[in-house]
Amino acid sequence: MSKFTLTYFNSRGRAEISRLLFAVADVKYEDKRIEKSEWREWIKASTPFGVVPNLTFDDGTSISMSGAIANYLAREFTNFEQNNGGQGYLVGKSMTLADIAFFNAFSNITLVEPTALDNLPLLKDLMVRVGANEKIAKWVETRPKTQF
Ligand SMILES: N[C@@H](CCC(=O)N[C@@H](CS)C(=O)NCC(=O)O)C(=O)O
Repeated sequence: MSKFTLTYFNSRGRAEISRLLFAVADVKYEDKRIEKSEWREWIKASTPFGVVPNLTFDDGTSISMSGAIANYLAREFTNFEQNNGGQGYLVGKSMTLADIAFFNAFSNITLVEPTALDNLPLLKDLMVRVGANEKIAKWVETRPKTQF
């Protein structure tokens, strides 16, 4: 298994869900906690989106976005993606906040990186499933068109 470094400030904040996942899975990782001064000097320039948390793999590649990191770790260590064999929703048998949060986050991420879910077919299908919900589809179609 890869060696992981999770970089964040010395606080729970947006990194804590991933730290909890590491703890539950009993997987060793570097819990790298940076000072604001270090952030200004070099870390902002070396993270994909200029934000932390950031998960770095032993080959030097990394991913950002707290939700994406937590999803990745959950898939690696637990069975979260496999609820109902990955054919239904993230939790339980019907759409929940988790699905809507996922849909919203990846709607934005795929605007920047259209291939972001290409290697994650179950999650790609989930995007389609949530987006096909009649009320969500109607809102997305009719909401004010804004850049962010
Ligand atoms: N959507 C991102 C937001 C990340 C974010 O805003 N991180 C803050 C810390 S909580 C940060 O990096 N701030 C420093 C900066 O933007 O210069 C996520 O969920 O990871």
